[in-house]
Amino acid sequence: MPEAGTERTLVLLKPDAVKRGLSGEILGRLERKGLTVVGARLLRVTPDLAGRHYFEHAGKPFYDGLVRHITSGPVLALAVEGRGAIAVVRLLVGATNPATAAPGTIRGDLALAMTPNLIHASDSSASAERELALFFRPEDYHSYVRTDQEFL
Ligand code: 3AN
Repeated sequence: MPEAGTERTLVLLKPDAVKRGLSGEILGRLERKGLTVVGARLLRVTPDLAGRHYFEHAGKPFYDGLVRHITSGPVLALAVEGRGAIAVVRLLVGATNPATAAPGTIRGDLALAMTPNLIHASDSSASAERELALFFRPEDYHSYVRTDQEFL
């Protein structure tokens, strides 16, 4: 039985994170926080998948650049679980604009530009559910308890 309040969220390490060799650094921050990685895929996002993932942004001035970036190289898709994981991951990620994201956050510490801002994280339970289904099939998830959390 998962602990009450356990949520599952989608994290994408965007092509800039993978190509800068920052996957381990970012994944390590999520792991050290105590979150559990229950799914992982390294994939190339197609224009069709990008359109479905970012449909809310269609028509915005930055949309074409956003799709160009997310399709420009490998993406590490992670399904991450933990108590209050959706909000916890968003706090770790930091504000959308890395230039003003707080130091200590992933974007605040590791990025400067706006579109290649390293990471995507679902912003609500509805978007987590919708976005996870774009990247993972039900059988892709692993169920296990981290040994450092067995007795918490
Ligand atoms: P977040 O990823 O912080 O939830 P959203 O959902 O508002 O941000 O935007 C999705 C992505 O679109 C951002 N991660 C960023 O890459 C890009 N983006 C958002 N706003 C801008 C902007 N004003 N200029 C360029 N890119 C942007």
